[in-house]
Amino acid sequence: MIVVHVPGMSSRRDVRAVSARISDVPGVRTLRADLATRTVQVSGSAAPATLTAALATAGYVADSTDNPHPSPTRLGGPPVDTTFFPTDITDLPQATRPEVVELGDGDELHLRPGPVAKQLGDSTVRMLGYNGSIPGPTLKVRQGSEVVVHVRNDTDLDTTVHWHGLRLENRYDGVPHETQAPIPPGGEFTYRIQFPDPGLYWYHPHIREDVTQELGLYGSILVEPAEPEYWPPAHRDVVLTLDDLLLEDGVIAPFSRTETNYAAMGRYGNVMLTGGETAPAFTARSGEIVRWWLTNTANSRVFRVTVPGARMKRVGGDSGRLEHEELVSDVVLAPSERAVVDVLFDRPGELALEHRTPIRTYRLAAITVTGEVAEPPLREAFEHLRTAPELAAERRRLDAWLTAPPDKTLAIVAEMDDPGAAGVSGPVTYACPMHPEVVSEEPGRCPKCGMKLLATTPAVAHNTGHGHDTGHDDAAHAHDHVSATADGIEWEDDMAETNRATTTETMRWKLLDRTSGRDGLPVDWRFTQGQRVKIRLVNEMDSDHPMHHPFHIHGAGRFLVLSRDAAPEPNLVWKDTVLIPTGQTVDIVLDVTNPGLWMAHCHIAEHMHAGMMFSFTVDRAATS
Ligand SMILES: [Cu+2]
Repeated sequence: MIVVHVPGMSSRRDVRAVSARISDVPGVRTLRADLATRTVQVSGSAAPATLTAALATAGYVADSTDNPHPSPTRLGGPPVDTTFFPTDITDLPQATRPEVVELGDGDELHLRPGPVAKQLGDSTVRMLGYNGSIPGPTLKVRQGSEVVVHVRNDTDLDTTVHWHGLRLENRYDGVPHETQAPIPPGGEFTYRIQFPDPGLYWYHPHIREDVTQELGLYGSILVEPAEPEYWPPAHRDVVLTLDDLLLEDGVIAPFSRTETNYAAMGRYGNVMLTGGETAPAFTARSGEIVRWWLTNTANSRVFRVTVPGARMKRVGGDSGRLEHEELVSDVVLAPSERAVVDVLFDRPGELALEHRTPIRTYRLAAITVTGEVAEPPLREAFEHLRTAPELAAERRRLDAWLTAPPDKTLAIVAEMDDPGAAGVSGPVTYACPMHPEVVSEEPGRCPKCGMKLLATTPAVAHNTGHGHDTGHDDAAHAHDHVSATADGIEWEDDMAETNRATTTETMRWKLLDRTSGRDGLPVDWRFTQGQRVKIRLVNEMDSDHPMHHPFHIHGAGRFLVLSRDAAPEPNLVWKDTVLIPTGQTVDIVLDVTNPGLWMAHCHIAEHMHAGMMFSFTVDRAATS
């Protein structure tokens, strides 16, 4: 432990500046700043001289001492804790409900990400919101329009805004260092965003998504179609984000400033946030058709949404409507995927919007259906399942794409260090963190799930399984382990302690180019505007932690899913994210439309930060 005395650290602004500077010094593991004593305690391997030098570049004179005396005496005032990110809620405004902002062509919007206090049940926590709300404002715009968004960063870390799913100009895509410089705290950037396609999109930062998205920086964008009959009739729109948040003893589980934790599976929450609320309530009228516009903004959790007692019709996905409207009992959304669902409430009653996994049910929202009858009557229209002509046309071209060899093949592989393997003396056995009954004398893989077996000794064995309560129903998953990962989807974090301990240092998620015998990073992908490219995505079982991945491609174009394990996709929709369950091979065809340098990555925030990302180039077509 090093204690650094910074006499010039006299305000919260100074604390933020000092903390940010010190956390960037290599070797710093944790830091705790105390405004009362004007000291910063630093743990890790950084040398004192490096710390004072780093502070000098920020204009702070500091002297430091190695391990001088016990923790500094608090002289009063509110505690300032910047061990990880600030958690203090003093003087912060309460998070508000998102405003709906209608923007016409050429309109301007000011968007300010900044800290807010958010009440979650009995606790109030520090989170981040755009314009003070969680989620941020819902933008309503028209297809074909363009709006200007001025962003000012009121947070204490760099940010950008990524406009998820929009095929826009590359320089406004919000990728730090590739399409723009990061917006520093206090800094500004102006985006011009275009909406060529109708449907539901969203926005979020592209720096430390594991932290900022979890803390509330996300908002929905509803693009109204130019074509009047594009969607079937409905009485009302409800735009909802689906999210989860990990609370431990009333505070948000800590994030490190220097590395991403929960890198193995991503951070699963134990509090559901639906439209930013823990227990939202809606009313509907009898016979009413409510169109739910759903976006999964969670770091890692896959949602399966249903409304028992009501009828559901899936009408749209990531980017616009479905080839065939279909009656469904539920919809599955991986992180960053969207679903547009018409829900018909037949008769009065108390219903609920639920998230159902194979092992448990989460109540997301209460719905009271009143006896008032919705006008005009739309039941007949609900029964009518329409077909989208533009996607029927794509269907006719599908056979050729199904039989074509892939232009690119991308494999998903994980490499995981074994935290228990080093420094262990005496007998070692190897166990699966997800299936504690699987033990071996030799290193290897779990026959049940393919997970790398991790070294255990009796002393650490209790740490690798289900020791930490994250709100799971322990009885349920002790008995029903297989179904918790049914369909190749990890519905829960079933190795919470192991997962928490994995970082971007110890876990490497890789996208490997396996195109025609290659085996390396996809470093040289280059396409041309107007091209269509068949990409095969292989979620390999031969991996240290096989699991599902939502694979996202930025606005270079949009894609159709062709097939899953060679079975043709039954219902087409334009997409920017595809969920690839464990072990599955998914073929997509990318319609390349926008030139520039574009990212592709897993939308589990922690996976992206652990290496599951790359960028490719789209050249402008010669004629355009
Ligand atoms: Cu992933």
